[in-house]
Amino acid sequence: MGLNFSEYESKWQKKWAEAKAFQAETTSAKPKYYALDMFPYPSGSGLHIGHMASYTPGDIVSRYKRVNGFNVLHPMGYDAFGLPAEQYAIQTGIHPAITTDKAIASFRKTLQSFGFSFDWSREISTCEPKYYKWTQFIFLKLYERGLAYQKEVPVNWCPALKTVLANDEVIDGKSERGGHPVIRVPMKQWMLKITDYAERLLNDLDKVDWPERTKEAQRNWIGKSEGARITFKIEGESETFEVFTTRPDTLFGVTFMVMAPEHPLVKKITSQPQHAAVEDYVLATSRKSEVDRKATTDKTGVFTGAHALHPITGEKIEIWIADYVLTDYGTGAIMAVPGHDARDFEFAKKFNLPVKRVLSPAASGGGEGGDELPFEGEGTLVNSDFLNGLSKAEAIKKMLSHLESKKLGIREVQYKLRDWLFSRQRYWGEPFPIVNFPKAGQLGVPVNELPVMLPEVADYEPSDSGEAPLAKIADWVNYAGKPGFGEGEQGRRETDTMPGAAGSSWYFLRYIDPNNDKAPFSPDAEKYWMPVDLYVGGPEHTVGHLLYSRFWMKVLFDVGLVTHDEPFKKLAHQGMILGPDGQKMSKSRGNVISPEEIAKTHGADSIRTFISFMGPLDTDKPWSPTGIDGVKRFLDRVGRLVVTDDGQYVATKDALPPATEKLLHKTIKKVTEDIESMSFNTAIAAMMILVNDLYKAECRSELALKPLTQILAPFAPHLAEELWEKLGGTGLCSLAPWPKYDSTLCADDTVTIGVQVNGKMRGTIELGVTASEEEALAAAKEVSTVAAVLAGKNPDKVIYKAGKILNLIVK
Ligand code: ANZ
Repeated sequence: MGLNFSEYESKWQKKWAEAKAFQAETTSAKPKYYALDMFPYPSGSGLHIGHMASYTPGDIVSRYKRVNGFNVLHPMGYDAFGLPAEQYAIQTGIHPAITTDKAIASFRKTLQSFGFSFDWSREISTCEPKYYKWTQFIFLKLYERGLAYQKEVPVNWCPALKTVLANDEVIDGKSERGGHPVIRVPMKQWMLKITDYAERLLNDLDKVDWPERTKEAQRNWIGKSEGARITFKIEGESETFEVFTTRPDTLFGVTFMVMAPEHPLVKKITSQPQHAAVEDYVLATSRKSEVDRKATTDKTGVFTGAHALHPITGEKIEIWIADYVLTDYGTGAIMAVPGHDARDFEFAKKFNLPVKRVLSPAASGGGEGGDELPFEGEGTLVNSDFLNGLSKAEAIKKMLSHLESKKLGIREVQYKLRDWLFSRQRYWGEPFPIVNFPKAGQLGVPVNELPVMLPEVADYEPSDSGEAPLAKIADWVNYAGKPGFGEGEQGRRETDTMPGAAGSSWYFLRYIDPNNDKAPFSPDAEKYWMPVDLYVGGPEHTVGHLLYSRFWMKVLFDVGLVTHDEPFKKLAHQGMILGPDGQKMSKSRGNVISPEEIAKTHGADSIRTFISFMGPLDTDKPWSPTGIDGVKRFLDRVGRLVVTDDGQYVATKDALPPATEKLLHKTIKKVTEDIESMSFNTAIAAMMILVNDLYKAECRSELALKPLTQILAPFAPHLAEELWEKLGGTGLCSLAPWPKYDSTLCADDTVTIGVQVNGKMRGTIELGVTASEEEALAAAKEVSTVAAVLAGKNPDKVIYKAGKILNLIVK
């Protein structure tokens, strides 16, 4: 019998496990390489093909690094707290721990059947007490530093899920999980002060090797704006109010003021006749989500009847309220400059408010549509007293100095980033290690009492009022104080739980020392293993998990628990695998490809190799049934170079034909470089060319087949092991040193270069790398498309760069 993947795939999985082939060495003289995949949420619906697409790249690199002399850490675990298991518990009464365990067991089995070279001895799950003990420990570090606090805030409340959601969990006004409507209501919540780290989170993006679009998305989310906070007096009132503006240069163009409807002064300053209208508007706004407020194009608002006084001219300016001014950005109030701000302009048009020009397009290089207002381009100040004639940048500077010297305002930096909403009124999450005492106040639980165990409950259903299920368990909630910790008092535990992103914000630090019961991880392990060298996962985590993890890492750095302040040195995103119809896979479309099903007919190696072959790593690619057939045929062809279908060993010890030897070395070089640059599809294409050549040259020599097997191993590790064994390779192929290539054999003898006539590309010629100008010209004349343009004439000028280009000029 020939090779049978359903036999050899499980055979090699067993051998790898027995040999502990992929366990990272705890102490090692080798350089380290930490390859991390975003760990999955263990849902009941199993692993899908997208998971495979996500885990294959990191596995290829891990396998490659391992045989290139690195001590590789390639771990896997489970992001196991969260809503779906809990929703299921509410429906069925089955404890989330039970469904989670079951899902984990199924995930593990599937992952193992794909031959991923994970170090299974380091597996973690965020819902286990021995893990979340340290999540609570890290929370206490944040709490001690004043980075965790409680506050009454307008939150995204999802009535269907009966919980609050973080901004990144709300998409277009709906919950990310389940698509339920989300409204804004004020509630007391735990918050983490990620805003304290805004500047560092922004600046340190320059230190990491991440896709530029991901860095840019984080920069925009952090949203730094430099400007001024300017104070305005209110006519007839003792109180003043402040605005945040990035354009102090336009101060002379202010024609009205706008406060957010929630602004604390609104009630106070509203005049009697405007009372009812203002009240109605405030109520209507409270029903809108932040997303809706930002999205509406039609401007609405109401005049308060009050007036502000211009800080320089003393002019009276109407104060309006409008929902396009957000309460939690800047000061929640703005100076409106309709001449130079589009939103203010729309508002002024709608309510017939004056529009004033204070900037003209610069005399030179103007033309930015400056004749019409609003004009948002660069220009020269006009109608602006002491700023007249200055450029925008000069005017900003001058106005800032003026405001500061007259104590009318100060320079200020604002960030769009909000503090991280860190509590959920749900059951299936980490309990907060916090007790509230009537006299001793709020205290963090002593470390020796960690973990604060998540208790059993009979009823997982949260209440409509937003009270968490844990609040119903009296003997858990009540806490008898002890010496030094609320002595003689009856305290109450916090009953909210942490959000899903708590456990995932530091899990990469637990893998490095997963069984430590004295500390979250040892300092030595951190020094050695961190940062993660390669992190692979979807781009959808850009402003959630990837930002939160960076924040926690920086806090731990400040606490002195880690020596690196960025967790992920290099980040790569894999594209999505779409259905054969080119649409996103979904159950409702019926276009879902099950990895287990395909593995039964094609083997895990075919799936891994096909996923890598479909196209560049980061692009979305449609699944193709004929494509995977083709890849399977390729792997079968590789196998038959060694063993025939009836089981005959047919490899030889023959010397390699010179041309084949050259191609072999070129292929090793290409695959090596392509894995380094994560260009897996081209690596596979190169191996296909080599295999075709071997068949054509009727070459079955072990001299070619052994290295071919090795360079194929990161992609199709089971087949590679099987062939390696047959070819008499030493030890496991997965651990055999990567083949070296001879650069002299890789040099190209001929190159293909372009031929241009008068700067226009007309064709290509293939010639020796050292060919002379005469040879190149002669070859070019043979190309019909070039000959047609030359029309028998000799070129007036020839520019020839050997190996690069031939450029012909004809008059
Ligand atoms: C006057 C002005 C004139 C403005 C002008 C812009 C252009 P970024 O860059 O996003 O930070 N603003 C301030 N607080 C706001 C709030 N709570 N809700 C809505 N808008 C607010 O934008 C800063 C600008 O957004 C500020 O500068 C302010 O309008 C507005 F020609 O002030 B500007």
